[in-house]
This record gives sequence, structure tokens and C-alpha cells, in this order.
Amino acid sequence: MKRNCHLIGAPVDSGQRRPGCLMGPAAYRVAGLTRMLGDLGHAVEDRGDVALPVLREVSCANPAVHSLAETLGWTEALAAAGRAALAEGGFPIFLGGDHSLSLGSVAGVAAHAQGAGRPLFLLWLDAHTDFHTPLTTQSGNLHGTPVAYIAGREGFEGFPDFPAPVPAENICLYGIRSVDPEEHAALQAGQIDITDMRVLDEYGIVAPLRAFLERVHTANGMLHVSLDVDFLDPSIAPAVGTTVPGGTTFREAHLVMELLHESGLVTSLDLVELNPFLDERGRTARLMVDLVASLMGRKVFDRPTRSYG
Ligand code: HAR
Ligand code: MN
Ligand code: MN
Ligand code: MN
Repeated sequence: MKRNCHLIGAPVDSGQRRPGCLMGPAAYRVAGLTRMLGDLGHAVEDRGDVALPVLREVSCANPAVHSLAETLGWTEALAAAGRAALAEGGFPIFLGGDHSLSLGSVAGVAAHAQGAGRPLFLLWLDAHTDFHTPLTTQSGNLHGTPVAYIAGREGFEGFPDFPAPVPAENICLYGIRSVDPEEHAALQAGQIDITDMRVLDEYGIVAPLRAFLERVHTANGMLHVSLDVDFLDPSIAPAVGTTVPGGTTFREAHLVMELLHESGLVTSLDLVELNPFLDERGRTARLMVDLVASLMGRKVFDRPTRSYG
């Protein structure tokens, strides 16, 4: 399926404290993202980088939280950009930027899905569950909160109400291996599907993903994929501020992308947490671009498309 890709630069670095993520969109462009998509036969519209709007004054009951106003500004601007891309029939690809950008990208996608009367599903490829609220985070880094916002947890005072929170059974957290106690308690109490590395070690990278994709297919859902660089093992993807050992391998990650392509179900994508300042000669940026290539249809041999369900 040929797509009309809308590249949406999101030079967000307010969701954590280490400078560098704001260079992410530029690194993806330098690594050849646009050319690669064109070579695969897709149309590409590079919408440039989203600009941060004028900030409001806001405060948070948790004194650890920092850069709240900036994060809110990004949330609103990126939600509008994502919603507009989908309304035009585009396939939005958000070039981050730290993971707090998903507060906005997924809000925009959810607003569109609600208008289209389709259920939204979320595949979160990450070492972390990002299930804090602004009230539970100890680090104060809001990149650790988007899944809670998307799932409709309380504690996001000052944020726009999330349009049509995504039900727990439509969320799949994949590759998880770092969870804080407050997140753990909240996730234990809920129904979100947590495919942690323990599950992937035992069942392999394919079976749990196929089961999730089958549910998306059956429901005629839209599927947003959020790819955090730290989903990958640090040995192949060093350019991220929050490395956690024991991540997915090169082949596992490509296989995930290939299965997603074959499913034909993905309708929007985030690329997050790339910090080019921490990279080694661009290798992480290039790996991320290659993974997007697999997601968008690059393969060694063409085989008949599989259907799920
Ligand atoms: N859970 C930790 C915190 O809240 C680390 C969160 C790190 N998040 C990301 N994105 N890098 O997954 O501070
Ligand atoms: Mn267009
Ligand atoms: Mn993350
Ligand atoms: Mn992470």
C-alpha cells in the first residue's frame, strides 16, 4: 500500500533533562528518511518542524515536575499537526524529540479516530512503560507519562482532556524492562497488555505481536505505533539518554517492523528519544531510518501479503 507520508518534525526536549533530543528531526533528515520513503514508492510531504506556541503560565502540585508549560505547548501544537495530517489522508510520522511528544501526537490521532468512528489501538515499543502521571513521577520528567495520559489516568491537571482515552485492552506495551514502583502498582491494578522482555524471551518476538495485530484487524481499528530508541538494545542503538540493557536485537526489531508492514494496519508513527549528541557516527539515526524502511515495505523478497484474523 502506497502512503502519503507527512513528516512532522517535533524537536521536543522538555520531557527530560539531557539536551540533544531537539536535534532528532534534523538527524533523521540527514540520515535519508525522505529519500528512503520516496525510493519505496511513497509520497512524502516534509512539513518541517512544528513551532512551540506562546506558553501559558501553569503550575503542578508535584514540585519535581519541570518544563510543564513547554510540554503543554508541544502537546497542543503536535495534536493539531497530527489531526490535520490524518484529516488530509496523510500517514503522519512524528520525528522526535523525546517521548513527551506522544502526549500530543496520540491526542491528535485519537481526536481523528473519534471523528472517524474507529477504535484506536496503541503499540508502545519501549524499555519503559511511561505510565506515570505528573503527580506520581519522581524524576519530574514528563517523557515518562504519555501512556497514562492516553489511557485516561487522572492527574493531568492543566492538560487538555484526552479525546476518547484509549481503553486498556487496546494498548500493548512491548519490550518492557524498566518500571518504577508507582507505575507498577497502577499497571497491576489495570488491564493493559504488558509484553515485557520476559514474555518475549519465552514466546519469541512474533507470537505476542500477531495476537495483538489480530485484535486490531478484527476491530477495524486504527493503529498508532510509538517507537522509542531504547526499545533496541544499547549495543546497537547508543544514542538515547535512558539506555537499559537487554533490549531487542537488530533482527528482532526488523521483524517487528516487517510484521507491522505485512499487517497493513499501522496508521501513524512516532520516532522518539533519539539523542544525536550521544550517537556514534550516526549509526542510531541510520538504524532508526532502516527500521522505518522495513515498516514501510522494504524487504528482501516479495511474498503474498498475509492477513490476520
Ligand atoms: N520511569 C522513569 C521516569 O519516569 C524513566 C522514564 C524514561 N522514559 C523514557 N521513555 N525514556 O520511555 O523518570
Ligand atoms: Mn497531504
Ligand atoms: Mn518512552
Ligand atoms: Mn524508553
